[in-house]
Amino acid sequence: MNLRVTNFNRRTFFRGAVACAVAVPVLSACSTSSQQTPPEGYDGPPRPLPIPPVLEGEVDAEGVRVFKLTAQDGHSEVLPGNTSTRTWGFNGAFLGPTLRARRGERVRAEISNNLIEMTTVHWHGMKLPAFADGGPHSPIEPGKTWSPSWEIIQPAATVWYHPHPHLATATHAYRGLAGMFIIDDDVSQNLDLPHDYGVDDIPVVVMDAKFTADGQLDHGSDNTLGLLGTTPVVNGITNPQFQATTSRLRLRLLNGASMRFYTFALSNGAPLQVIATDSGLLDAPVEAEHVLVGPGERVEVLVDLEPGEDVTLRSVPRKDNFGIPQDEYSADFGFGDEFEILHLLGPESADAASASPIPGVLDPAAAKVPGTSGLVERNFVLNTFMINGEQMDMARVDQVIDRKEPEVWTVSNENADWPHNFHIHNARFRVLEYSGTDVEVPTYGWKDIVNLPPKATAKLLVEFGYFPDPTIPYMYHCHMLLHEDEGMMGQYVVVERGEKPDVRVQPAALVFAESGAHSTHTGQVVDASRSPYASATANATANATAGATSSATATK
Ligand SMILES: [Cu+2]
Repeated sequence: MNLRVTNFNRRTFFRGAVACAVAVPVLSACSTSSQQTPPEGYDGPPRPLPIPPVLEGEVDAEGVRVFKLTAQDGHSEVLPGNTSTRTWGFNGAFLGPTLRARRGERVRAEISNNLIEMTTVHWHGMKLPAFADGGPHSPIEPGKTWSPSWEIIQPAATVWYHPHPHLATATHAYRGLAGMFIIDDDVSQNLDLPHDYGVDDIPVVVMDAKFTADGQLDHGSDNTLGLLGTTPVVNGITNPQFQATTSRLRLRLLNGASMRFYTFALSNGAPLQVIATDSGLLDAPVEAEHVLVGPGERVEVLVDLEPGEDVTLRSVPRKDNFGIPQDEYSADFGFGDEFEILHLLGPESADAASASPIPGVLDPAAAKVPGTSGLVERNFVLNTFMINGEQMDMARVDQVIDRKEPEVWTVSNENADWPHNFHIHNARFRVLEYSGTDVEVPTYGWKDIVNLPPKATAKLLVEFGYFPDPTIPYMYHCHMLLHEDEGMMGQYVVVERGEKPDVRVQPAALVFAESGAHSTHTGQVVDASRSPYASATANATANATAGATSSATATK
């Protein structure tokens, strides 16, 4: 397959027509992608999808599985033919290995920071003690190693790890500090589902990038509400292709983008068979023509391929524009854009075994949702860069949870023309009720992120990990990363019944506040002389963006 950028407009028109046939209920005419900037790196033949290596770690004498990770910088061939793109990764130049452990195991991560600035590593989707959560209160200074240890107490799931430094999460994640963490258990392994990592069980980490003229990651943005890229970067490259050797693939889709929501669909019109959401397997598969995956979310789907078939996983434009008014006053959040995400080639051999029926029951335990009678209820109103009227303060505890029982959290997006979503650390939840919008948003399964179109309200039944510790808070926040960095985040502490929180902020955790990152969001480094981003281009971009971003807060 040889895609030419010069063909993009024609091809876009065709694909837009297909998307209209399968997309969500019509709120307006089928959106056009005429203003969409063509993605870069798609004007040659597809390249083989890189598969992040599995890091199984080593089990020590105490039976603890130990993962060694080093955050580092380097250069990557993100765009074909350009090996000089500066990126960050774990144990490599870009992204990180896939970690893997079983429910019931104790694990320890030993994370060394070889970057020139502080970062943190958060285990997104994991229930674990606050000291191990890796939020903004757990800085790893340059040259230092952080070694959290915890027990895996949750069902099989695709979770992930990424930085969470106060005020700089968007920049660190954008540069490539992200990896998958696959949790296995007996239920998942005994099911007749694809299990062979990299063969029929495929990690798909989708990021959203834009590039400078010389092929560097462009940290600037025309959109003052966050970094909206032009180009999908999948497992670290553009325009990837996966040659299947089996007739069924399991795709572990992870949206690692700063702010872009993807609506995934197959080019052949076949439905996606959804088997898992953020927090693990569904009780039964859900057939879906398209699947919304917001920033930070994971969804696992099955795709069946005929021998010789050529199918593309795409992100389709949404006719509903996710409920955002399509007028001159409303920002473009990219919901009208469309992308080719991953070419899937069916097995070459006509005698590849045909796939067996998809199991009708996946994880029966996933269907058990506790009742809400007598539970603590809390409300969260998201508006602009605030939650309940306040911006993130590292020293302020917003919620105190002093019991093991689940809670009912009602989360509302009060903005009329901004999307948000809502992620809770150390928790999983079910969406009990969803209201306030006509936009079709998937709410099935156990999740740790709920997507919120304008004016949407979600009532959540939340189960937390119960590891009382008055000294370190967990976060809840919008996972559109600029929103998070701008302050759309709050803190909760889990304590014994009646106990009071006692949070003290480490000075090292505030390094970006002191360096002024909050006002610029450009990820300027603390020590530019040692940085791969210290080039004139990067600094020029940083300075240019500073002006654009500082005006953003005044627009609402
Ligand atoms: Cu938001």
